[in-house]
Amino acid sequence: MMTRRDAIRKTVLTSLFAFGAPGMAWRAQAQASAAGPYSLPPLPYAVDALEPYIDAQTMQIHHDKHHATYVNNLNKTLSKSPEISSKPVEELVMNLKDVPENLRSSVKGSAGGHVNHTLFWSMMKKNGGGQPPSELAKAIEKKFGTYAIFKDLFSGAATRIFGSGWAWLLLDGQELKIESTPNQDSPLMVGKIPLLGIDVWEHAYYLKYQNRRADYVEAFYNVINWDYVAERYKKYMKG
Ligand code: MN3
Repeated sequence: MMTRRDAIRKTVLTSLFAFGAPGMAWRAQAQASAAGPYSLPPLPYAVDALEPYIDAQTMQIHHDKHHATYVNNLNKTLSKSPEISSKPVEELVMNLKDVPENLRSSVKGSAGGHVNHTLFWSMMKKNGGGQPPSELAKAIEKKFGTYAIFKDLFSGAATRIFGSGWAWLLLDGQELKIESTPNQDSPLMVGKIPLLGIDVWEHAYYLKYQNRRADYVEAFYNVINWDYVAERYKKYMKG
């Protein structure tokens, strides 16, 4: 018998465009890294595409340095465990218990960072924002009341995180929820499906917003790629 977790796992693993906008063959575009099995996917837009809400310098450093470091560290750690490193990164984070204990906390941080950032780039776009498409909008209204209430709750979760982490709109089974995770923990690690996430590590906003995290969170609504979020919602509700 298939458990709920197995079912989610199957859905994630059979989704070829889980980590790209529909029609974007990210995996094919990404250059295989000489240093290991995982590679840094290219940003799906120019570094200045999200200006003025997210500045080009932040995007460049965030993607080219921070995200790259998660990928490099993951490759380095897993070079000690070749049988583990053949897994897709989504499968890796969903099954951390399979990672040898001495490597697990390192893999949790770096694979989590890789998965979270890969999703994050696709969750934003140039000229994004506005309202979610109707099916998702209805689900949000059903769960939270109105879009404005959802926005308050999501912003609240993002601004309340102490230290580094992420706030998420996610699917827990078939239920929409707003939750946060510390560090680079991914909802996938506990069998939940991230739909929309915001990175509130200081590296995501410090150059432009300094200590004003709430201003960064407010600006984020102008770059949300709701089509991508709605696509994920539709797919995983069926799963
Ligand atoms: Mn980050």
